[in-house]
Amino acid sequence: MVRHPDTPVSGRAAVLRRLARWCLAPWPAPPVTLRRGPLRPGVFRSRLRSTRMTSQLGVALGVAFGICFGTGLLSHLIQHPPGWFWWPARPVGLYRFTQGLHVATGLAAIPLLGAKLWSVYPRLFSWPPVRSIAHAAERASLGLLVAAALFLLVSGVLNISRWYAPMPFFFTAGHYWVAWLAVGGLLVHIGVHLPAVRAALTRPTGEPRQDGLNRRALLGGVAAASGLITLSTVGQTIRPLAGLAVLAPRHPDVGPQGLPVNRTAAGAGVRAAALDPAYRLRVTGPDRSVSLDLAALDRLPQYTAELPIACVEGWSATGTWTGVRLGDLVALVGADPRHSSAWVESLQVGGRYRACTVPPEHVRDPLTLIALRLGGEPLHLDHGYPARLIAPNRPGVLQTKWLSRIIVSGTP
Ligand SMILES: Nc1nc2c(c(=O)[nH]1)N[C@H]1C(S)=C(S)[C@@H](COP(=O)(O)O)O[C@H]1N2
Ligand SMILES: [Mo]
Repeated sequence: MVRHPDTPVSGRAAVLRRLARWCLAPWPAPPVTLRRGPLRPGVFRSRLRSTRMTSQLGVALGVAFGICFGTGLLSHLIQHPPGWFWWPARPVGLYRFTQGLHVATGLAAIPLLGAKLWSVYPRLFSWPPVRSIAHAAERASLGLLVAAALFLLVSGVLNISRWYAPMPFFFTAGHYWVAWLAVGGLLVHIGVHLPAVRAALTRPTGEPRQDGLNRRALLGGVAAASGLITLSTVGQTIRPLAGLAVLAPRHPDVGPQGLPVNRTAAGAGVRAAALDPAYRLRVTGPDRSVSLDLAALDRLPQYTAELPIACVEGWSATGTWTGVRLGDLVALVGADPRHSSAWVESLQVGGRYRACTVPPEHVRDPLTLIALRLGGEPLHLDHGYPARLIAPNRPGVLQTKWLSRIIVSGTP
């Protein structure tokens, strides 16, 4: 129905219309004497900046942030699964891929964000600073987006460098919640600017080529910087590129038994307990419990599996693990390995990663091992001696080392 402008509208519609008009109403012009420094007209003279370039950078950044957010959310759900969430045990290296992608896209986004902020920062000094309530709200949400994006990239880099001193908060929680702020800000930003971006990307530029550094060269430089960062770090998870990984915090083949170590036995305070000849692995089922020393564990059927440690920090490395199937231990205490989950606990007394739950999909998978050996030798103390969990398609934080206890619960 088309309404004539003079048709009386309902009370609520009239209120909304008044509210919208009030939000969009222009604010009084600020005194001209305030127009100094960067607020002077014509101070930003670089002709490299254009809506088209900002749009191109924005699209690239939007794609990188989208991938980063999706893979990050997935990693969060795997580590803190709500009731509705289900994560399969296969393919073996899926998490290795998604988390490698998370860290790689985050790193590649750094030059993109830098270039994008450079391309728009003169607008920080646009005149008048705010034109209306709606404009003020849009600027505030943009400020939030920029702050959140910078926070995510900086905290992510600090985390993969394992430099926690500048972060007086728990990284995982901070990084996760700020990602939601960024997504909210990003959706508003896209909503506001989509028409302008569309127009800028479809309209032929028709602008004359400039001498020296032109826009294409600048975009090429930004792309090259992203590519270089990716090439010099992605070898931390893609083994054939390991030789190029000069900027990667970890190398997949450096560490005891040819595998990096995330937390050492000394760091976790488990040396004495792990080396104690009285060591026993206790397995508790709904009806029965067993206590196994290393010799008893060795007498059970042994299996070997090639499985990666895929750390949330973006590095990953494959090892050849040998040990007992978790499913066999579950059966040993009289539970059904097809329908049980297991709580796996470390000798480590404190610490966030001292225990984890193994859901039924992983308990029943024949590749899920309580590993006693790595590369044919007994586990190095730092890789979890005497026994550790290693399962397919799981984050490193859920591959508990130095096991002391397994509690099996049947699930209906
Ligand atoms: N008990 C215990 N197990 C743990 C951890 C820990 O801090 N404590 N760290 C985890 C993390 S974050 C990773 S990435 C892997 C690394 O295993 P690795 O040191 O054998 O390479 O161990 C996991 N197992
Ligand atoms: Mo990890």
